[in-house]
Amino acid sequence: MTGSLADRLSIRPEVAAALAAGRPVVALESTLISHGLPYPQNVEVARASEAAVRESGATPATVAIRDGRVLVGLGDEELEALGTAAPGTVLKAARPSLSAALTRAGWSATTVSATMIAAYAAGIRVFATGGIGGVHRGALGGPGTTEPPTFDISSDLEELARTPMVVVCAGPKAILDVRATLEVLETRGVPVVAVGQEDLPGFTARSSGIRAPWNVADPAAAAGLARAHLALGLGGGIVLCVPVPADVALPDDVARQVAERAAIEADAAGVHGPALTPWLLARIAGLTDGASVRANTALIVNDARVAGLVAALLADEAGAI
Ligand code: PSU
Ligand code: MN
Repeated sequence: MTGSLADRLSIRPEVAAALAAGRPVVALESTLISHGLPYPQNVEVARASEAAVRESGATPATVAIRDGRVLVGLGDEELEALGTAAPGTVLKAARPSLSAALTRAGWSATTVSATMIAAYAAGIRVFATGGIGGVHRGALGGPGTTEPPTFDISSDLEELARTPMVVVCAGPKAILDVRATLEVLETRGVPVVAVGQEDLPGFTARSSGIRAPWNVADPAAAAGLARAHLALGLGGGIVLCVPVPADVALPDDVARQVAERAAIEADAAGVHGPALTPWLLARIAGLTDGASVRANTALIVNDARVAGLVAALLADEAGAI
């Protein structure tokens, strides 16, 4: 059908060549560039993530949308254009906003859900992000809340349940109700695996304070589990959680306190919907005097590095996925 997703893809030649040859490719998302981090850290982290994927022996493919096309693989000027676009001009595209993004002029950035859709359609099976979206605090109401439930649950979780990809992150974002996020992923059949530690990584902190459902020792073991999961053909993805590098990590209690404070302030300020996550990340950057941005950038680059290793290990077993 004209206008199908396949019709809309513009796969960068370097990425297409790697895919055709069975070489490893890692998809990277672009909402963290446009909405998650301030300039110039956003462009720096986008470049550094691409370099980290290459150092691990894989080809990076940053995904974004421009003028009705889904770009799988961005050039340096395109990364810069997306990262410097005037505030408010870049649409945040997720599964529910993909058609709107594709029928408007200019740039849209892809969230985890939209990036998974595009990357999977292009034939990519490994994807790196910072922190996945999930169940926002208050989404389910519950003890201590006077407000009715908001039902603000990221479309990332539905996508993880339906699109068979390996997603490397530093855990669900600390701004979320992490326990509820884990429960939804369990219900929807998505394995959540901590790499190299028992606790679930806490995004900008080493630990979320919650034991991870599954653990593996290192990226090689993670790749083995991911290969087994995808080979089953169950239809959903697997989430590999790698802790933020120790030298820039926020102390666990600090990360939790600032996330809680920012969530209360967002509620008081009436911030809801797709604007909520960017608002919380920016507020936490302010509350931590930029320390959260240093942790966020380092964890994104580290995730890209590990995703490159995993993609290379998967590609070594040609035909295994
Ligand atoms: N990881 C980061 N920063 C971000 C995101 C991830 O370090 O900004 C983005 C991802 O694109 C993710 C989105 O899909 O936040 C979640 O947004 P929401 O909660 O509105 O679904
Ligand atoms: Mn939401």
